[in-house]
Amino acid sequence: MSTPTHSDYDALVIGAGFSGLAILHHLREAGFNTHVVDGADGIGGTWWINRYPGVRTDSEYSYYSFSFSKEVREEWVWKERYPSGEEVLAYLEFVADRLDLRRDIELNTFVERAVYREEANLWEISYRDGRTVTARYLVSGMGVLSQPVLPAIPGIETFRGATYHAARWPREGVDFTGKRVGIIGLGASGIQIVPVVGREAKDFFVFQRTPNYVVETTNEAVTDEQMRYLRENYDAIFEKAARHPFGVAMEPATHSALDVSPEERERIFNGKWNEGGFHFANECFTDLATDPEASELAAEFIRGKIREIVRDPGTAELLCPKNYSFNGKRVPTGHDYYATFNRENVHLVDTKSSPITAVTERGLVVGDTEYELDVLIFATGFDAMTGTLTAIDIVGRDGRTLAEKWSEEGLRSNLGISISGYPNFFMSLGVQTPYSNLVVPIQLGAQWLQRLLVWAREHGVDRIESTPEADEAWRRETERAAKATVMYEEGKKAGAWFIGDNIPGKPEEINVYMGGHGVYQDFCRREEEAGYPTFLAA
Ligand code: N01
Repeated sequence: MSTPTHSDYDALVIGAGFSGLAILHHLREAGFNTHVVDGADGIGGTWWINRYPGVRTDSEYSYYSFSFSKEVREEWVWKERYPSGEEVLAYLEFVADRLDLRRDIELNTFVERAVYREEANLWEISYRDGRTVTARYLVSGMGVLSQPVLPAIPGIETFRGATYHAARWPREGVDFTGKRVGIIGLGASGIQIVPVVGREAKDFFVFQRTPNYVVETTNEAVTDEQMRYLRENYDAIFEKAARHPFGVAMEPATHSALDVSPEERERIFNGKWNEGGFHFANECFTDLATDPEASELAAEFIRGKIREIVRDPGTAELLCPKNYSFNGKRVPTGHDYYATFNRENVHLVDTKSSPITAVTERGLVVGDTEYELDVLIFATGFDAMTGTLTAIDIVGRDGRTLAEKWSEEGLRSNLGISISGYPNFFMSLGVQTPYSNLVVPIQLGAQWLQRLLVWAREHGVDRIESTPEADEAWRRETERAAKATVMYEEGKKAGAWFIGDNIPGKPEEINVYMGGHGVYQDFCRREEEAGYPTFLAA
């Protein structure tokens, strides 16, 4: 292979979702010749791909957008408190048009391989269509949940009805009228699908292995008054979200759940339950994610709500999580999730006590019972965080792909941005970045990267790369932070995608930073203020 002699682009960004758009805007603004590619036939990333029924944000409109563009802030009008997938996609298309981003975005362009060529200090990027381009900087904007997984159930390929994965939904939609429908998977995706399909299907079988702690909410139209308030206070709202542990514009709680009387606790739990969604987990008390006793009080409150809402006591009991802690994994927002189980056409099937054993031509077998189905929905999640980065070959200085490096050495990165051995490769929302409302770290990450590359240009630095010591230090901090939460509560570990537990055979490694979004931003700021000492291995 001959040494490349010139770079086609200063920066090649993979992915045209929130990350790709923000990075393109900021790098172009700083004068870098930046090109974005995406394998899909539209921009929007996650919001282009996820079109399942009921898809909408779990974050409220006011902090689920970029703050950097005055034009976008002034002109865009949000319709719903929790915008639908369609509305978020329209927002991203508006951003792309208003900031004139499309001219540097190439769709239907799938990156298969990217190789760092040390002699030229360039990345050589190969597309599926056979073309190869070069760039000084390679940036992943591929998202954290982009690699869907199907369960390994025997006979899955024999089913004669229709099957859909939540993250591969047909763009024209699916008509469930008069159909017998089943769903496997009740994470944030399944929780949103259930109420919609419950209203449409003739019979709906919800196959539940593990119940979730769902915090219900209402969803109102955004008023002109609220839009005016948002526009007048945009920076303050964004800043509040940036300081918050979960990246939401909410007031962090001030008291432990154990420091108030039972009556006061009930009053606070009820108040925040009524505000809905993330307000409950984030605004009640300081220790619902860190103290097992506090977490259990919140868990019991939610179980009480489930028993109040769901009329059949047996169904209510099955829906109550008991074996893991509240906040032990991502808490989804519900839109009449529990009430759906009061419908006569909706049937909850416990697949914990009697597991799913097979898919047949006709349907799904649970224990000795075959459920005949016309449609089977899989909302079975993703090979999260690492999956997208290891699905293509990203080949570093020593000829190893990221997949090979991580399987040999374990998961490591520096602040989720850079990896030793992969010079001039950067990640937006890389492995071990904060578990939070993601638009906020995406914007701040794009701006941080812009300043890093400007700094490198001004200081004549042409190779930016983490050190092994820095990668190991961040791995230790990530582990420390996770182990300080109820994710790892003795005997009640939730498992899930945070630690790779949802993929059979994937090593258990903490792949999100649980130390808080604000704390993470402090780490990034200190690195920058010190002149990026841990990013200068070369
Ligand atoms: O996936 P998940 P998701 N047999 O991994 C079940 C984000 N998100 O797509 O718990 C039976 O959470 C599995 O069961 P169990 C959000 O960050 C955000 O729902 O392992 N069941 C579980 O119920 C979220 O955390 C939004 O027992 C099987 C489900 O599949 C992340 O995406 C909306 C099974 C997987 O849940 C992922 O959410 C949607 C098997 N063999 C997603 N295999 C919003 O913000 C898996 N399951 C709105």
